[in-house]
Amino acid sequence: MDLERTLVLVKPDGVQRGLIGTIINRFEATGMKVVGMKLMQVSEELASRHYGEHEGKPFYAGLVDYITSAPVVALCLEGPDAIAITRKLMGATRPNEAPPGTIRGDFGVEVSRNLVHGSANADDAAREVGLFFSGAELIDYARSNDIWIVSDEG
Ligand code: DAT
Ligand code: MG
Repeated sequence: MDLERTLVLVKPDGVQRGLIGTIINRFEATGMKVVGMKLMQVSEELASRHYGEHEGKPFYAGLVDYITSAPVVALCLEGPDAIAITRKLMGATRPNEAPPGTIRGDFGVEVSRNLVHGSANADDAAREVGLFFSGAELIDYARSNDIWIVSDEG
């Protein structure tokens, strides 16, 4: 069992539609721990660093416009397999391929308004958490119920 940290963004459509709490609740309810969280405006520079892998693709300009169009909520989530669990809760990139019960399946209809970001793998997670959070903004803390979420045995 690997304790992982991952970056989640409630994208501008999620914030504008009043779905911040609903979306965070899906992640929080699993037992994953929120170790960083803030409302922020993404700059063009941050957007281009975050989405660097998509530069040159036809949807890139629209993607940068979207993510910088209004505030996002950035979260760093921690837990065993946090990266894969987060991706599972999000659902497929295209809402029409995301099953019911996933965030994109339940609340989205279009790929360019898909509500949520989650890091795809361990390298991306480390890079993206570092882009959105300073060390001081990530807080190590214990919860009294942690033993009921993560056992010693793994
Ligand atoms: P994901 O967000 O599921 O990791 P991704 O990394 O492939 O997906 O793409 C990043 C975002 O770019 C995605 O959330 C929405 C947008 N996007 C991807 N493919 C697209 C496409 N064909 N048309 C429009 N937007 C797209
Ligand atoms: Mg991605």
